[in-house]
Amino acid sequence: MGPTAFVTGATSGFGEAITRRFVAEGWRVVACGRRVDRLHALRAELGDAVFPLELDVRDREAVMAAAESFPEEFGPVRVLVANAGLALGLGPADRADLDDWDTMVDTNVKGLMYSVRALVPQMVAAGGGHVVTIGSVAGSYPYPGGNVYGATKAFVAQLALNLRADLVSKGIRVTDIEPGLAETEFSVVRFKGDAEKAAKVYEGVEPIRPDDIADTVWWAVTRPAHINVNRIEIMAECQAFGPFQVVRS
Ligand code: NDP
Ligand code: 8X3
Repeated sequence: MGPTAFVTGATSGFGEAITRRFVAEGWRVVACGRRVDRLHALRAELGDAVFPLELDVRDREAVMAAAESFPEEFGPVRVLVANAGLALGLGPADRADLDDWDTMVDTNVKGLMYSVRALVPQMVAAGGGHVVTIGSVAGSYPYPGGNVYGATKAFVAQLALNLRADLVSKGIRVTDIEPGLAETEFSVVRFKGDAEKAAKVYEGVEPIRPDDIADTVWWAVTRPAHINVNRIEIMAECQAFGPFQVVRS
């Protein structure tokens, strides 16, 4: 079997599609997430190339231990896809739930930090690797209700650039993939299980699909070794930019 990818948030959406794509291409995948039943289902379906690893990326000690918590034949990890993340709520900043903000920072910012710090040393020791972060258009463009979610994704983009600055000449490539409107479980999570409200987000549009992002990740990691794709911003064709808000008296 081929090299190993370590994918956080492999239980649904982009992470699941990325796991399927890498396995289809002959790679092994350490597939991480909290819903371990889904990880075992992936293993049952895709076989020994998948190692299911129960992991909450907010748990610093668990993430540091996870870098060594897979069978020897899976190591060292060649590609980290730091994908686990979430948005909670879409309300204005003056009414947002502070616990939601904490959870987004703990997951999207601190969980990413822990994942990078845990996995990059083995890439450096092996003389090569690739960190793929999943940012968002929300990290570049503000929108009402995006508040802390967008800010966490700006962190993702800047950390990816700063990782390049640190790791250049060590054979470690870094790519931030920044999707727009994409249909996954993202909106069900954002609206706390309200499936009807979530479905409305994708009504009458053709959003990005998880396979589109898996394809983009695969493209980025299979570029020739002498180039690095710094960032990729990708929107659904139906999505574009709006005007600035101007409030008139
Ligand atoms: P999903 O809700 O379908 O998937 C999110 C994944 O993240 C799940 O596998 C979930 O696993 C995992 N996750 C969440 N919290 C944790 C945690 N504390 N520890 C470990 N894993 C966790 O949404 P997407 O596939 O859309 O989201 C993937 C990434 O893409 C996120 O970072 C999101 O911000 C980003 N993104 C999404 C866009 C969209 O419109 N869908 C657009 C741009 C970026 P589990 O719950 O089992 O732990
Ligand atoms: C998810 C895309 O536009 O809903 O990151 O924030 S958006």
